[in-house]
Amino acid sequence: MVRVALTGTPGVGKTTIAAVMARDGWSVVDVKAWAHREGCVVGRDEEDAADVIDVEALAGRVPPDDGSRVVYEGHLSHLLPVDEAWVLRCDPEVLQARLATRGYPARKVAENVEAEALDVILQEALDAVPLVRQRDGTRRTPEELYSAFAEAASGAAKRGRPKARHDLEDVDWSHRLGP
Ligand code: DAT
Repeated sequence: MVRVALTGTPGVGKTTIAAVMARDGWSVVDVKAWAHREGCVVGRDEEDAADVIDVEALAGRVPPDDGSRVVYEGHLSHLLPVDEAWVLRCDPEVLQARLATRGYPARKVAENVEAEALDVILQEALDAVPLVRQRDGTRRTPEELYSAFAEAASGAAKRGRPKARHDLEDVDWSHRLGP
């Protein structure tokens, strides 16, 4: 395991965990900043207040595996050619409070909260990445959350690389969506 996509709905804690990983020696690539540097930002979605990234173009620029530990951090990172996706999850109620403090428009908060409740990023990652790990960060510190991923990953590496067996901690918030 060398190239990891650290992914999840906006607000789940990706940037925070990436900082913990950097302290543990990982090279961290902030996907959005990298897309800007590579000229792969192709527009602006004003309604969503978000840059539009050409992920396919960016995927073509992922350097070959050189054995170092690289983490691509961002909610599109699982669409890059990586070895593993680490999907961070957060209880939608907690996520709602976090996103509201970010000053996102109410519609954008609601869309992201719904996407988290419906496992949207997890499903995308399962469609795209050979090995997906999922952990719930709602009641873990950033350090605990990183350990929950890293211990599983290094345990698997010691046992020999599994082919395509995902490692998904159970989360189910579908009951939070009202009728
Ligand atoms: P993301 O990069 O996924 O958008 P973030 O790292 O910016 O998310 O975190 C969003 C907010 O949540 C930020 O105020 C820090 C807080 N946070 C992140 N991880 C946390 C954790 N494990 N426990 C409590 N709060 C956390």
